[in-house]
Amino acid sequence: MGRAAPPATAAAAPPPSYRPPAAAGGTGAHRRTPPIPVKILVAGGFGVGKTTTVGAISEIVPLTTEAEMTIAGIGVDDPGQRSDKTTTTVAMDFGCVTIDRSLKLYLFGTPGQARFGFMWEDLARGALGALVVADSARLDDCYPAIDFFERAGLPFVVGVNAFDGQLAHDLNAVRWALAIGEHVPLVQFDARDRLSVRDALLVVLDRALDRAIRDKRA
Ligand SMILES: Nc1nc2c(ncn2[C@@H]2O[C@H](COP(=O)(O)OP(=O)(O)O)[C@@H](O)[C@H]2O)c(=O)[nH]1
Ligand SMILES: [Mg+2]
Repeated sequence: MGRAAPPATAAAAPPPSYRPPAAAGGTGAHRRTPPIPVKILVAGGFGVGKTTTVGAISEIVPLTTEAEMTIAGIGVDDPGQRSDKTTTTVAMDFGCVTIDRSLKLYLFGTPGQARFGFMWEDLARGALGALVVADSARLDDCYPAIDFFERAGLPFVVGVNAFDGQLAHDLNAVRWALAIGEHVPLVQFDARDRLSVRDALLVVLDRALDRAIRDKRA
């Protein structure tokens, strides 16, 4: 004699499978096409304003992976004299912003320290462009990011974060010091200001679009 089958209860029934909510008032034919997702990286040296940039523009609460800096970092990670930074990004920042009905940007902020460079390869997969954030007082911190994107052949724009509206050097001097070609746009922006970040990202989009059109013609 086998075991008696357990009585069928409502609790035993499998839960209904997930269905996304239907578009308001629409049958399939009238449903809007979702915006095209575009992945953009926000890279640059340590403490230049990458996390601030993603946070300023993201329409969702940004996912951050900040950890308290410890005394082990003293003399290794220099956030600059004007910074009161006490945390550092250990994996990535993530945020998104809808540009219009057809386009949505997904922003991935990288860790700044060159020793985390091995992660950039993964983060860059599928990206169409990058914003390299630079602090004009510590330009050498963004060399590894610029080298990386040049080698990867990924379109990028250098955004000089004007801490308190001040640049230590004007943009021409910055371009010379970074030794970037004329085809690399160089803009000044404020990482804390949403509209300023939006303008810098639109330049990245423009570059990415140029590249896509050129690749299509080739
Ligand atoms: N005064 C000022 N502080 C800024 C600006 N951008 C970032 N910060 C500050 O600089 C520090 C480093 O910024 P964060 O975004 O964490 O740098 P990250 O390491 O590149 O992600 C933080 O304390 C920010 O609040 C800016 O434009 N002006
Ligand atoms: Mg950060």
